[in-house]
Amino acid sequence: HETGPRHTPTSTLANGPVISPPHTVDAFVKAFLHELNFGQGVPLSRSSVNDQYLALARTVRSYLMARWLETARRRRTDKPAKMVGYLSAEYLLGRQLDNALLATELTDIATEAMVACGIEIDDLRQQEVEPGLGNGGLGRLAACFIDSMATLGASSIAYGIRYEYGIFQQTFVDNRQVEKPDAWLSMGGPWGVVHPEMEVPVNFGGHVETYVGEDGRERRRWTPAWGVMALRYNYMVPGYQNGVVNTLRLWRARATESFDLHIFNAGDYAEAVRAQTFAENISKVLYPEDSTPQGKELRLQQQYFFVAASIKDFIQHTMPKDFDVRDLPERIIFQLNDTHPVIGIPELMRILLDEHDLEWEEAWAITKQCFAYTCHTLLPEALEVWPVSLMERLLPRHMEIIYRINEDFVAELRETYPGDELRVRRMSIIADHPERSVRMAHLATVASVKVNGVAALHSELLKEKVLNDFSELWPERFTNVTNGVTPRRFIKLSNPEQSKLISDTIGKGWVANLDRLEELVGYADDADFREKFRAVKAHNKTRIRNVLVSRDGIALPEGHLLDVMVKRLHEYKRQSLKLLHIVTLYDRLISGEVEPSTVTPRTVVFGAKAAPGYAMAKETIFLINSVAQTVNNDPRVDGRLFVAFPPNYNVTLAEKLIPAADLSEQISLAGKEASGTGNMKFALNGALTIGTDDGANVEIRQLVGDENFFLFGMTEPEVAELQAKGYRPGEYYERDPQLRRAIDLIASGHFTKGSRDAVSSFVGDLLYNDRFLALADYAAYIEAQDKVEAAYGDQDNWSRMAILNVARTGFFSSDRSIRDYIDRIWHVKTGV
Ligand code: F58
Repeated sequence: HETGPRHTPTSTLANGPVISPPHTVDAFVKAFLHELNFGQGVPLSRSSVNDQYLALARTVRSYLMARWLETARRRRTDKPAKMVGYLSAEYLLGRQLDNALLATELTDIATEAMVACGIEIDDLRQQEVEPGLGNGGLGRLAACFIDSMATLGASSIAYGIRYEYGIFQQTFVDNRQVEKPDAWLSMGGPWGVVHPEMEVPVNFGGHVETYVGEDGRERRRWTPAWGVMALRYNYMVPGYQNGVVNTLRLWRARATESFDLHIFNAGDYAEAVRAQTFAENISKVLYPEDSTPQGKELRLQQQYFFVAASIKDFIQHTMPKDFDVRDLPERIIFQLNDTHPVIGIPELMRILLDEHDLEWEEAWAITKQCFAYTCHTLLPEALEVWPVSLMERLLPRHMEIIYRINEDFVAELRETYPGDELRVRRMSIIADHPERSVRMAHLATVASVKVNGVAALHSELLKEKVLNDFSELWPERFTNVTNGVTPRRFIKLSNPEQSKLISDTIGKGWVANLDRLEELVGYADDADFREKFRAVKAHNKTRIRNVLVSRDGIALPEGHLLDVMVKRLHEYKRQSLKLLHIVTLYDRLISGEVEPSTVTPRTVVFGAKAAPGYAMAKETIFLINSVAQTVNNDPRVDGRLFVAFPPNYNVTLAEKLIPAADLSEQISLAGKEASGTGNMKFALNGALTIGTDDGANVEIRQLVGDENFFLFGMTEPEVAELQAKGYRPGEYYERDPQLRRAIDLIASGHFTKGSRDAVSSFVGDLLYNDRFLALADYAAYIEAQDKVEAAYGDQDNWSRMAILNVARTGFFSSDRSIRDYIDRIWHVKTGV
């Protein structure tokens, strides 16, 4: 759809097709050597591994290029079809190379080509630094969704920020988390294509004034105080073997010339450079907060920066030149990935009012049709609010527009609910307490065609709790789209052995049609298949053992049940409950309560980053590491229990770890985890889940069957009831001797070299606060874990259950999620 600045040479060559090199080993070798020699400027004999990786990446990229151009050409018609503009502040992409090879069916050819060059392709794979441009589930979901949009051939473009530093690198020093910057671009970023001439300006600050237009009407004019340029970086999003390559457009901030020119003129060179740094800070670093937004000015700058650039880019460059903004609702639906891009709503209003001279009513009617909002949380403290004072300073015209939207909305409310001022105050977009601020979720809900939650239970609770007043007013606006994960990255690439077994059994079609996994149901009763399935698991365990030895020097024991809890560290996810379980197992072993030889040997693997400012989360990390150190070195354990906490859990590690797991830990307090997506990846890779009735666990259990899922803990209504009557964690401690022993052992300093101080805040919080009711669910959790051990003893039946988990969870393909969005919200075309 690109209709921006173009210069078409008059040569006949100008209209010739772009042809990718042939799919042969010879051609691939040639293209690779060309990239190495003329791109990197080194001969093969003197090339570094990084040279080779960059050349390989660019070679694969060149194979994708023709498909990319062809996809764009097909969409560039006189009346382009409606598109999805996916707006997300995060994309947790993971490594690109293997996915690109899979999409283009070049894996074997590239491998052979590298052999021909005397290169081990695996070494090049290891060279790629994953783009960690996201925090956790929300960012990874966006990455799965763009993969599915491309695979379905959905007419779409995704927008975000090209952070120079992604999610921090986690290290442990004396068992505590220490963050290091993630300079993911420092070795060269071969996947992005920059178009410096297509940059767009984004403005901030200044003031708004009234003026009289040529038609005699009064209008408002925003005179910004400063601005930056948004530099466009395009990334390819290949569909799975379908010829489609979509675009992920990430923006980078660059200082404008005018920004510092007058300072230069004044002769203050240093000040000019400082000003430049200030502007470029906008895309410098991903905020590492998870679940609780920080409300920092720079973050609002980031949000407005990428959304303003994206909307302008869409209207000015993606739409045809003669495009009438009144047609926008037929051309675009912007999907808001949480509230981070919600500032796009007043921005579109501003464009329609101030730049296209539309009347308020008309502008509002258009805007209301152009957005849909996905909420990803149930925690009230996670709902973004921005102080009015900050908004007025940074985006004065937008604040004005928000006030006007709210004025109309509140008037409508007063008409619908006469006299119900309490309700009006609850629903208002502007909150008065504790500080005058803008509730971004309310703004999103008021201006969106649809509002969706991310799992069935979450969407219900959204309607009943978080946005209850809104769902009463507009019940038809609320819907559910259960999350999903891409089977390309999280089965086909991450679990080649299981993939081969499945393809050998039911054919290859499942990769793009995951419902076909159902055909495996019958094989759960086939002893030969079960045996093969176990061999896959054993293979994957060996693989993770090798990975952890070379990555972290961690030597996992063999022959253990592999119990995995990987997700961001947060109190509501209850890593502390898992820790209490480990301490209980340990206590049973060292107290002589059980004979070591009678217990199922178990290895627990954690992966979790804590937000750098989240003190309790960091205490939990310290304690997990401390417990691991003690348990792993205590001879009384007799090799029956092992705890591993490899640092810096990321997509690359997930791809190796999840396929090896026997048991998936999904133990959040019921009513707190919106969906979870790791839970889906584990089930699809043949792990059984121990979990609460929360998020998508509910749907997983319904699909796999109660008998193939270890359910425990309170339900959401039970949680609400307990909290209403007053929860006192100390009572559970007093009543349950097993729990008391575990907590006492921690409190005694047993795991912290005798230091009680080192654990006092953790223990104190559990006993006197325990906001997420870990102690209340402890007994049920231990009981369920004991059932897990017993079940694992019957390996044949365990395999049967695991196979049924794989066979019945095809529903959790992100292809299905995207089809749901298309059918119920976006109404865009698919098909290549
Ligand atoms: C996650 N949210 C949910 N937020 O917690 C999880 O249940 C769900 O499966 C997933 O979204 C996808 O829907 C999440 O990851 C963040 O990381 C935000 C980052 C920015 C600050 C606020 C939290």
